[in-house]
Amino acid sequence: SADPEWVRPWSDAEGRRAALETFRDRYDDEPDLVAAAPGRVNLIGEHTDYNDGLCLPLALPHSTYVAIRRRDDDRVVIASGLEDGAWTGALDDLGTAEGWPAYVAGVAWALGEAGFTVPGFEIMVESTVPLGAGLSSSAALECATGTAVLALLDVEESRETRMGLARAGIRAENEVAGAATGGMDQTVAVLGSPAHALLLDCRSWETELIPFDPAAAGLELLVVDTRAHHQLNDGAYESRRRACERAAAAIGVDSLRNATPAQVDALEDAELRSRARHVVTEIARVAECADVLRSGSWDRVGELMSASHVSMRDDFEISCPELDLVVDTATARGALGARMTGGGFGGSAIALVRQDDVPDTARAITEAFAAQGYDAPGFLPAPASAPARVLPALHLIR
Ligand code: GAF
Repeated sequence: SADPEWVRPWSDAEGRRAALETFRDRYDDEPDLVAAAPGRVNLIGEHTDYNDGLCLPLALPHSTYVAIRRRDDDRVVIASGLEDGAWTGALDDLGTAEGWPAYVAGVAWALGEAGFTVPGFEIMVESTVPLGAGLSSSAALECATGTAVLALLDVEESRETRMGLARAGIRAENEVAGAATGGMDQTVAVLGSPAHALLLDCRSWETELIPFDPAAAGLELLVVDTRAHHQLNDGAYESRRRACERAAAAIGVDSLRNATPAQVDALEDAELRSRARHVVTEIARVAECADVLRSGSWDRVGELMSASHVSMRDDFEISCPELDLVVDTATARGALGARMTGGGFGGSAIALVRQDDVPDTARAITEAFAAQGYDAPGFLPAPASAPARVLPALHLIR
């Protein structure tokens, strides 16, 4: 039977080389700089961000790399080594871009709205973040682009600048790309950290880095891209968001963060009740997960992950057969816990697995997919990694 397919990240040197080379090919010129931003995987806390709740994502080692060159006029040229559909327009047209270039143009537009004097530019995109896999390829693209534009403008590095960049990414996504997402993905793309998960409180936007180093305990967080299609601007994601708003309104709170379990149980509408129950129980699981991570209780982390999956499968109804198959197969092979991650309806699942069991678990999942006639899944190593960054000056490495 087929070997498991691993999706390896690039080192920054490899990512820079890829972005540089495609930039030179396309524009016949040298870029001014290369910037990068990571995809993310969410350990726990799904569909909580737009409910003012808690989530606990981490930055992947897989990043998106952009090479950028400032222009003297008001033209913006966007191209990618990965996808067709380049976009060319004026700075004034940035808000009208569609398809994947909307994430690039949208963040430049949002930085302009935030008061920055964004110049014309040419940009080239390369990436190892799988597309449409629930691993935030769009936030990685937004945050890499924003980091590059801010670097062209010599904007000083600070937590505030990073949060401003995350907000620009969120506006790009909501207002230009047309996806009604929350702010988890952009925030972890700019504030994640190696060997840490980011506890994010989406009511106050306070963050705390929680040590997350499963390898030190002989464990690995295995990410499995089911390759089942996932898209966030096709209505299913937004319908969940609207259901949460209706549940909060029926209870009489401004967000489900402020609803109690008893209030949720008293909801008359069965669908709203189960949607709200997922959110309220999930927020409690995130809080507990952050606590037990601080004390290194990995068994409990696994239990919380599995409970989260059941809640998403049965109450929020955003799983799918491929995601359930990953979770069930990993669990049967002795994973401490497993769950789907990200927006749902396809995309990726994660499993907390003993390092020694990783090869067997990956093989069992690959075989289970083949037996069902599904496309082969992809496996990603996922040590918590670095946030958005400008790569050291080009002349140093040429
Ligand atoms: C997607 C969204 F972009 C996030 O904002 C979040 O809601 C997530 O789905 C679900 O937790 O990644």
